[in-house]
Amino acid sequence: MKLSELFLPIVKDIPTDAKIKSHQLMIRSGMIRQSAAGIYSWLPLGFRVLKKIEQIVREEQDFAGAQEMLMPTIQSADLWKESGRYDGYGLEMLRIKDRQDRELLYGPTNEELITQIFRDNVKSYKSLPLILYHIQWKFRDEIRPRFGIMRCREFLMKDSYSFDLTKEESNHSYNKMFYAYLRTFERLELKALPMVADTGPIGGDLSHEFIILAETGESQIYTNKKLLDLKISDFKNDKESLKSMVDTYASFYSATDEKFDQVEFDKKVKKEDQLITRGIEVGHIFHFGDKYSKPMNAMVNSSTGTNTTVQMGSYGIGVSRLVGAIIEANYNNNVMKWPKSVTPFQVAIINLGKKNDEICKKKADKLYHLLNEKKIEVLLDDTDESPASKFKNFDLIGIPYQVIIGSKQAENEYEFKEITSDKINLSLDELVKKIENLYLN
Ligand code: 5CA
Repeated sequence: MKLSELFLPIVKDIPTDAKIKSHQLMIRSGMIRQSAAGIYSWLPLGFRVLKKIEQIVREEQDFAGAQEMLMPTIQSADLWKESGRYDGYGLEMLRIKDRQDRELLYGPTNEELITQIFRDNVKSYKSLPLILYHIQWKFRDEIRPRFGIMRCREFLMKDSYSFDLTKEESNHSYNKMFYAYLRTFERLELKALPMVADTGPIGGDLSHEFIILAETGESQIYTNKKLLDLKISDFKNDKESLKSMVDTYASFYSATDEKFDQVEFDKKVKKEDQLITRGIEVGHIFHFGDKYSKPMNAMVNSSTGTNTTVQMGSYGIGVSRLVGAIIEANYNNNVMKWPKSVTPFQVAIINLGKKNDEICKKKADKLYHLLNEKKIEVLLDDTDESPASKFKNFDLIGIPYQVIIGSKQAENEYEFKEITSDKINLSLDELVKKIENLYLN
């Protein structure tokens, strides 16, 4: 892609209503635009990142054995009356009437709808275990939408739902999702801490939030520094190891303010290991047994022929919120550096040559075509802006690797730079190898 052709409405000044750095960056770099309070359009740069995050989330769900499907954004109110949540959900639910006066709603989550699909189509224990998921827009009429896409009203969520015959199997599904979440956040280069959490309007007896450490986060967290040292590569992907993994995480005291207990904290965590900070909730998983399956009659025939109510859990990831969380974790001193796995473009070619400098243009075009052929996603700056303004723009766009082309270089010499480090000089061959090593291996 050439920068002169990219729809990238960059804003020079920091927007006054954007209080945290991710919101500021997303507006300034033309990733999003607000269309109404807490409702945003995703412009090309932001959309590229969103799609890449979505794809990583999808791959890890598939790896865990979950099956993708797609449910609609609009649901019938009747289902929510059946589960008993219609009245209780309150003003956060956007309620709509169609022309026949039928009550509909814009889905804030999908426990009811998936339970209906399950009960109408699954009759035997032989179809279990089953985990279904979709990645779909949700609407919650938040009382105070803020921080851009971090707490907004319309947002993209991945939500999975597990169905099992017994409590033990259902716990295993929970553990599989726990593991899938840690793998997902690792690929996004985020350190996400699982914390025991309240179940709120979703309900249930077991729940973990996954929290990214960030000063601007909405949740106050109390945890053990040693939890940060746990690595998922320490655990294997089989039933027993997954159980011991969740037990190991649970053995460290870690809680958000809703669950915080000072006496327990002091008893379980040595003073020097106590970590009190703030964080962003990027995922939330719930085990709720028969909370929905019972009132909605989701049952299967067991091996002994008796009708058994299924055990369920639900598992959410804030896909659009993750864009903000990744920015909070990687935007420092006015320079953004995207993780390789989700960067909107993989390499920037910044041509500093003057408009009529044919040598620079040839060099830039040659490299651009070479990398395009290798399916590397390149953004070539072919504009006439000043070098200072080009670098400022690329600090906002945040492509982690830059190739700089200028008139003072030798013919087969290119400057290569990781955005936050010093530059090195490479020949064309060396440069292409370097980029291939970064992305294609
Ligand atoms: N049904 C369950 C699990 S599928 C559920 O809805 N869980 S949730 O309410 O915790 O939401 C899941 C994730 O969506 C959260 O962890 C958060 O990352 C994201 N999320 C929730 N509300 C918002 C919001 N207003 N704006 C942006 N992301 C949000």
